[in-house]
Amino acid sequence: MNKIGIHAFVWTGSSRQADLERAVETSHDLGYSLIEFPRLDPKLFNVPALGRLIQARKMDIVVTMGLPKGSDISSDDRDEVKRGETVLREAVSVCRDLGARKLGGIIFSMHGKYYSMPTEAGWKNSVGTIAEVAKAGEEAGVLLVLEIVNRFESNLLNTTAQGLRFISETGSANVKLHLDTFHMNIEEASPADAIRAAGNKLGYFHIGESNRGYLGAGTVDFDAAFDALLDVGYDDYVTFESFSSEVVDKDLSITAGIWRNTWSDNVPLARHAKAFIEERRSSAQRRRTVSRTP
Ligand SMILES: [Mn+2]
Repeated sequence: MNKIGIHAFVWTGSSRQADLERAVETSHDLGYSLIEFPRLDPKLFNVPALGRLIQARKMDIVVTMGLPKGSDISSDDRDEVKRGETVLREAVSVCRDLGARKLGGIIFSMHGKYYSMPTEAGWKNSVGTIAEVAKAGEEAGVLLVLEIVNRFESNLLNTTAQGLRFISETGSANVKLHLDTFHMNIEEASPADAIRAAGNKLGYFHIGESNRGYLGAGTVDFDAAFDALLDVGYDDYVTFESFSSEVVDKDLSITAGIWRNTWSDNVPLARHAKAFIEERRSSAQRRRTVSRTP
């Protein structure tokens, strides 16, 4: 099993065709078999051509996004909820046309710091909208995965337990969780226990360090996370997510608070991340074999 992915923002914050293609080629050359693209604007590049390149490299693709201000489906305002639903339906179409089988990220609320409490009406609006978009996703072969993020990036779903409740209220089998070690390290009482609680509802996984830089140069307990991923039988992609002020996207860099350089050379960073994930994953396997052999 070699399902290791990389977030395109390790390479570029641009949506120009040439930059996206270079991101695909570099990821492929370094042995990654999935590339994740955030916030794709189909007007800025050739969707079928990029899809063909990814297919030719036998790679998988995931699209992630955060709902922008003014298109928040967890709003109390029906018009705003409708605008958010339109954004999500368009994203599902881009996924279908690109060959992406998952749409993830903060698709249940605005991505950003809230200055208000979540409301019961807003929660219901979000559940109802996600349930509807999940039907469109099912027809398009696109699974919705909800990224559980820290308190500064959404006010609606900050823990796995909240996410599980949300998913059960949608009543949809086409909605799962997207967990991320960076966010769990902030919000979960026990990130490993949260992974176990997610169980077969875990649909996608981000691996990121506490400072968003080099894996292992921070405070995240990766061994506990890999043990838990084994426990729940998760055999899908682990995608490396890292940001530095070296690669700037005007929206995401600001929203996620990427103010500092955590690296300046992305090739050694990506090479290191892949080796790190492989090593930690096989160490977890080895621990399991040893601890269960009489
Ligand atoms: Mn993430």
